[in-house]
Amino acid sequence: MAGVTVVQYRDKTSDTGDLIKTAKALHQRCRYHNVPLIINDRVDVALAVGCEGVHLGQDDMNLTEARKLLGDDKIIGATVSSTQQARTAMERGADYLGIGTLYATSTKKNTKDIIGINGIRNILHDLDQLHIVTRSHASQRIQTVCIGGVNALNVQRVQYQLCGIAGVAVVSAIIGASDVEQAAANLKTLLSTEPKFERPLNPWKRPSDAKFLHENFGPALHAATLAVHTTSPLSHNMTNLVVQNFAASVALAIGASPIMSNSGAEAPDLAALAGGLVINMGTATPDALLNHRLAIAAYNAAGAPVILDPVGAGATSARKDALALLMAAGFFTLIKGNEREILAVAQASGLPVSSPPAGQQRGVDSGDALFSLGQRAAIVSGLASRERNLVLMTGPTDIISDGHRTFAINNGHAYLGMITGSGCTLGTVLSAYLAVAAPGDGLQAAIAGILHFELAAEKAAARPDVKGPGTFVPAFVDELWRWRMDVVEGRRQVMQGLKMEELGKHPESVLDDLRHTLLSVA
Ligand code: 3NM
Repeated sequence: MAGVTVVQYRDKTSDTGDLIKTAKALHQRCRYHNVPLIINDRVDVALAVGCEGVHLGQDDMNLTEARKLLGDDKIIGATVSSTQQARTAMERGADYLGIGTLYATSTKKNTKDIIGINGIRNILHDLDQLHIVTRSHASQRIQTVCIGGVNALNVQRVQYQLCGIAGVAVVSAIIGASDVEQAAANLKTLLSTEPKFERPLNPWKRPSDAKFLHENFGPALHAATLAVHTTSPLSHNMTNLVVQNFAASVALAIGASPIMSNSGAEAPDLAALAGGLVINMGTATPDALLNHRLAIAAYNAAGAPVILDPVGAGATSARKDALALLMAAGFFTLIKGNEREILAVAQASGLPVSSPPAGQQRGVDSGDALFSLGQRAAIVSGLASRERNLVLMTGPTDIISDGHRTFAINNGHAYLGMITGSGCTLGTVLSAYLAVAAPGDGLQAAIAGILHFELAAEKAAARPDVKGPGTFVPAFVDELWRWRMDVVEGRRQVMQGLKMEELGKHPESVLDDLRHTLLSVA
């Protein structure tokens, strides 16, 4: 069979006699290919056919009774939509769990709960915890598949975002295809190959970890700036009207090739050009959202980096909804935002962090910070490890993490906070640096981009002709260009003026502390 590892016979309408007849024929074919056949809902049909097992929904026969009838050797799968249902199914001896509904699907209209990536991630996390706590003798925790709206366009992303899922269950992606065999084989290939978008993110892909961000960071920074200069990657900005011109100037100054296109229809062509995409939520209209989703899907499919700038996320419920929609619809290589925006993203991602109540002690290192540096680092690294991407929280101290390593950067200048679009244009810079990142070097490339941006800002602010934020803007564009040319022509000591430190290496434990702190003050 072209790649299918289990077949489920699902037929809600046929008479029992016909069901058994079809199931028998199916079983014969499946046996020939050594693939188990599972009957949906109907224990009686499975018994009559003698096939490998049944799959039971929440409204079907109780799992314990089904086990009594089928015996220990048969496979019993259960559909679950919550951690409670998953635990109950496990207690009652389910062999695998079908978790859903992932996305709304026209194949099954009466799905009860669309739980999305977050809902499934929460169930997987709970199962992992349970497995650890109960010190289960089974070497692996229960196997899981997700179901609902999975297809060739999203299967790699879904598998990446649902770390630990054993597989996917699909109907229309195979049955609705004109060439069923080809569709199944294609899904199998996609599931067993590394998604292209993962390449810059996986630190284990780097040939040697020793090269990463030690005393030796200078050459890496130099190489990244040089790569942007020589490759001139496309920086595709879907951004608000206010910053379009400035973002294009910044892209040109660092050596990238800008395009300001808000049309989702042309995204597939642009995604093929090996550049990077910036999604800026500054104008979160329904029309913009639709275009953003098309573009994210195109860049995800091409494996090119996507940067999310969740401008004002959390400010209104429309923006919160838009953020949730974008996060459910695609994968972001890097999410950047200020403290409040990243907090909103963390909440949208399902991290159990709440806003600190008014009056709670604020961070000591910044007047505006809601959280201390350690807490912010825990949110950033916790979010990056949950999303399996890069997260950057900007501010007087920038914090960036890939979920494994977390760095604080204290460069930049206050003028950046006094002009329009500095955060947006940092996204532009990051899109170019991530587009040229070598395998496993995304974090390093992103840091190189931040430093290019912030050290140029410091240079500009120190110039005698700069009198304030107005004169800062053109000087900043000059210095972005000058930095690049100085690096390219070997005149710049790249490490000079760098104020960066590595923060703790155990983000999960800090996040646990943070969770407790927040829960106890809430
Ligand atoms: N069960 P498609 S969703 C059979 O959520 C089924 O339990 C679901 O079809 C659940 O792959 C679903 O075409 C249909 O989206 C899945």
